[in-house]
Amino acid sequence: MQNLTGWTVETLHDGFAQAHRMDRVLYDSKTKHQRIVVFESAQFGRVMTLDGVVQVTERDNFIYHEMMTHVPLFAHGSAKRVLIIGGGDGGMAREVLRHPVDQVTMVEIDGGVVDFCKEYLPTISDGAFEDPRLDLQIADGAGFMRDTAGGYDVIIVDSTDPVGPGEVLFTDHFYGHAKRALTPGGILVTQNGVPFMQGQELTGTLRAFGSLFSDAYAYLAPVPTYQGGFMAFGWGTDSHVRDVDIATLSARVNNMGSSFGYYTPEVHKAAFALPGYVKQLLP
Ligand code: AG3
Repeated sequence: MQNLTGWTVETLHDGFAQAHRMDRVLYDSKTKHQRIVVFESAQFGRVMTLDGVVQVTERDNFIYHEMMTHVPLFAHGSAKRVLIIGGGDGGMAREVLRHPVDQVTMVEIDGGVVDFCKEYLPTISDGAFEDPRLDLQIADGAGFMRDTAGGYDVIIVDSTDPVGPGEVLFTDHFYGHAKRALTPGGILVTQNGVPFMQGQELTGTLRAFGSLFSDAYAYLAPVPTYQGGFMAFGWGTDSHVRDVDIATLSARVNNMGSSFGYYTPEVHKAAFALPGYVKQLLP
């Protein structure tokens, strides 16, 4: 262990942390909602933290964003309207907009995060904020969900952890409103943290999903800067599209003419294979 001057230490978990050397601090300021820091790291490129928790890095964000978008969108096969709650850095919108969707509504509570990410982390959104299909709303996601007329084929909840402004996005109320906002056969996906460290979070979300959806499950991806093993995503739908086969997924991927850094049809299927310690967290 070494002296950590010039490093930042994440404090998300009790008694266990990740540290990054900050080679250059590009920004450090407080918005109305949270403290934002962006720094340059030798390993991860630019890194953004909110209230001291790593949210996004240039080097590894593709894993998280691809898995929260392409898994539900390729499983669905014909999503036209997509809703993103949170996601102020624009990485989720970037990946959704690779699909032939008509409209992506993104509801971010903190306008400061959006402005700031456009300036300091332009590679994350990569032009998404200029796409005419993006409808960006600066509003509280829970309030939006309560009041929306719905009609979304896929809803993606790209929240922070359930502390601070993200907390309301983990309630039964919010999930109930999200279910109502889906088209029949629509899919809801959520970020549920690292289950090795934050098991309660996955259990809580899936308990709510279990009373709302005929298919309530989880899938996984390892994201290096969401440290502690696999990251878990909640999956809720009344359709059977979790059963989609690799050939169908491959045809959809080829049709789009895209290739991805992490997502493949094989990874899609494998992500739903849950290890014992994760299965035990399912309610
Ligand atoms: N949102 C999810 C951050 C979760 C970090 N949690 C953790 N390490 N347990 C990131 C926003 C990316 N668009």
